[in-house]
Amino acid sequence: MKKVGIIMGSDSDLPIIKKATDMLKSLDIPFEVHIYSAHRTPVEARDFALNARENGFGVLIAAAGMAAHLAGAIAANTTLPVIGIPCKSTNLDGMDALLSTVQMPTGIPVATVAINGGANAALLAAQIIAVEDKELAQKLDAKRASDAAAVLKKDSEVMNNL
Ligand code: RP5
Repeated sequence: MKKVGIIMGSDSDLPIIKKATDMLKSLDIPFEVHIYSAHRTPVEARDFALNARENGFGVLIAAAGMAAHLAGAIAANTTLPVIGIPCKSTNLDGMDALLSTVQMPTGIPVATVAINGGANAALLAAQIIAVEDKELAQKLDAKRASDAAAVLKKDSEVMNNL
């Protein structure tokens, strides 16, 4: 199975990345995590993206906050699918990172998930890998069904709590 590559701009993004790695682990998807910044370590970020396909990655997740150029900078250097996670920082509630991540110019797409959307980034990465992996696709179908069952259980109980 192809690996998921996860890059974060700073170790302060780790709590969001943990949501992604927990999800990937639950689906038995191999991954690798790095701290590379578009601004502080641009050479390492670029090299990682340039070599990602030949290093066995099938999809990349890039998480950054503030002037969040990481996902775009990664996407500029690979044609692997890139998923961007805008991370919330203290001043602008994540709107800064959301717009910096999602507003990509034509030709260099970044599939942007919600602010702090680590779990959904992992699920989207899993769905991309599952295009060519029947067993993983079945796991994703089973997860959808059990998530729906959990909601319906709450529905059946909601009146009892009012
Ligand atoms: C971004 O700036 C990082 O992704 C992080 O979300 C934000 C703040 O970084 P630190 O100052 O906490 O290292 O590059």
